[in-house]
Amino acid sequence: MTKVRAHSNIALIKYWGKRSAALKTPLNNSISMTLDHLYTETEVQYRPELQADQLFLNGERAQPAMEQRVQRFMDQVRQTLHFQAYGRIDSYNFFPTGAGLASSASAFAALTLAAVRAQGAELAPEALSRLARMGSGSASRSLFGGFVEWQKGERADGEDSYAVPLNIDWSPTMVVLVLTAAHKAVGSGDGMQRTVDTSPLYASWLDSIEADLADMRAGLMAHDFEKVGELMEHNALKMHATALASRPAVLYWQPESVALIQHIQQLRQQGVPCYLTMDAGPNVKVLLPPVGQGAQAEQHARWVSQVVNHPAVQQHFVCQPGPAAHPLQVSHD
Ligand code: 2P0
Repeated sequence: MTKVRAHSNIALIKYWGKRSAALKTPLNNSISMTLDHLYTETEVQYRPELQADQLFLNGERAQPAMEQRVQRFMDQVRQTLHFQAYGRIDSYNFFPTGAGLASSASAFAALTLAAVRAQGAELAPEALSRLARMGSGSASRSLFGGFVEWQKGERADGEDSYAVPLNIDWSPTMVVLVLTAAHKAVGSGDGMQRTVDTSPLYASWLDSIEADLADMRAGLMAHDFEKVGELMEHNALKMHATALASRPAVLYWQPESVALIQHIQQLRQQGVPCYLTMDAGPNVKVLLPPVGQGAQAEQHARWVSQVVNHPAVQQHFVCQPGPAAHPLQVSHD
């Protein structure tokens, strides 16, 4: 039995659009930060008596649509490792599901590592990342800790589309703000497909990405908080603008989202070094410098409380860069 923990991640440069829907290969590279406090733990047990994989989420049998998605993913695992057994999968999310926080990244990263280890197999990190990608694109990044880049690859079979760690030793804070009214209008997969198919701004998005990626890598390497934060916010708002220009429009924001965007921009005008990013949902995530960079612990704590002190914030998580996906216990019996 192998239990595995994998952490969620937030993209600083976003993945938005697929080259192949079947292989979940992206049209552009993305760069993310793995989060220490949001994670999934998953255990896989292969059982000869099972006729199909079974998925239990937080102790309860999952909805059929969710279970079928996982069964299709497990078919990929069986194909990669050449075995036949079905498994019982127990997965626990250590952050609220349904709060609009993506769990598919940590979920499929944890399932990938657990499914491979439970088979007694070892795969190289890039092979694990490639496999996780088949479950959910952003899961390819959650295999690794810290800052991570998912390379889009060029090959038709997707073999060169996997994530790599950027090896940047820097610990800014990411404050995840969960809004009072969090529900998702359009799933991210459908939202990005509609954007690729119908948004006249999509070509501009792709044209601008190489420069964003190069600037983000340079900013991260230099530990340049202003550069990273400004570019992260720009890239997120550009993704949303591109999605908004789809037909029909892909709109993820609630009134509370706009109120929080203005809250963060106002705090910045008042001298608080904070920048925001948003994903395929209404929640807002806010980057602050590491403790010790520009402020000692007391001042940093004041900044965090200023960021979260808004009536639209229902819940918040203060995160730092988290570790790579890893096994928690292994027994050979
Ligand atoms: C990202 N998002 O880079 C982008 C930014 C949301 C906005 O990856 O269809 O769940 O399973 O590959 O990874 C969310 O999409 O999509 C996502 P699939 P996924 O984090």
